[in-house]
Amino acid sequence: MLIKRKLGWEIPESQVTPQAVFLNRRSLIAGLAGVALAGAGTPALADADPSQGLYPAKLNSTYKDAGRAITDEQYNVNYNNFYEFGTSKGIAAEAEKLRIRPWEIAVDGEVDKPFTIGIDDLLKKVALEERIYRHRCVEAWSMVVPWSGFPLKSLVELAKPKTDAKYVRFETFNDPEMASGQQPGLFGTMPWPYIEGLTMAEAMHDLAFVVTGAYGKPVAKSMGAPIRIHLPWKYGFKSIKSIVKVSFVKERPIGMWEQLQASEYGFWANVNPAVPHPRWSQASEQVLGTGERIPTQIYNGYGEFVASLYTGLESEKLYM
Ligand SMILES: Nc1nc2c(c(=O)[nH]1)N[C@H]1C(S)=C(S)[C@@H](COP(=O)(O)O)O[C@H]1N2
Ligand SMILES: [Mo]
Repeated sequence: MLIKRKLGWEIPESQVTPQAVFLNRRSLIAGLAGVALAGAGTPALADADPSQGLYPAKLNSTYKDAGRAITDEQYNVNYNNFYEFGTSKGIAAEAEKLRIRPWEIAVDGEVDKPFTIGIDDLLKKVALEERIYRHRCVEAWSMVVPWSGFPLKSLVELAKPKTDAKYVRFETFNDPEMASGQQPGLFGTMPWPYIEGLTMAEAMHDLAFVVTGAYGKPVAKSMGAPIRIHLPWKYGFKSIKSIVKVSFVKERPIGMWEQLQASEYGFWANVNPAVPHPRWSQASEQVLGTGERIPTQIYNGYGEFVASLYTGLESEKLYM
């Protein structure tokens, strides 16, 4: 039996503006029924995770302070968007079904030599660090997370892309047997796998981060184990989880959200409070775990670092 228990920090579904709304009203109903946060707790993180000894990683002093309190781990692990495991925020228990070993990442496209690498071998080739980043979901909620991982640039350098590679395309697993959200649902099937993309310049930017840990340990399954990215100046849907493929391509990738609804989820998706989403304002955000509503900042406050990436692109839809 599912009992919908109200937790103090939980944003009532009636106050959020879910990305899933356009799918069908029925998806909302299914989402409500799926909010089973009560008792989920912090999922017991695989004592078996062979990467556990790598954490906590050393804090990078450039990103040691996000200007706001770190969001409590409990909220982060139990309030997620991970549609592979369902459309509600309460997918943490279901996401425990994610099998994170063996985990292989294919690197292909316009590279010197395509290869596949296991997550633990990849972790041996990079230097892990901790960074405290703000995260802003397009649904107008936000959080602050102590991520661990390595600059995306390091992965690009391992891949050795050719000069004609213009974009990086990321892909999540597609395994409907493991991930119930990938099965045909009440509202049809979403166009799996989850895909997202960046320009090479964005991928090489120091802020672009590959996440393998959070809160001083391997990243929780609900947050995209064993490897995701985080792009703190963009809306959250760009920060793809549980990556199995990284491709260097010539054409601009079309993300899964863009494929679903191009008018609402564009390629650039840089945070801008002055540009409303077609269905809601982006002027402010609800800070998870605090009950607080604060103004949203352009580029989520990272403009001094990233604004120059977009000079000359003013005619593009940079903020949706
Ligand atoms: N594969 C995959 N990646 C994903 C998503 C998803 O549903 N599937 N949701 C995105 C959205 S909309 C957000 S806001 C963040 C949420 O990350 P969190 O659950 O760690 O807060 O992950 C992004 N990455
Ligand atoms: Mo999001």
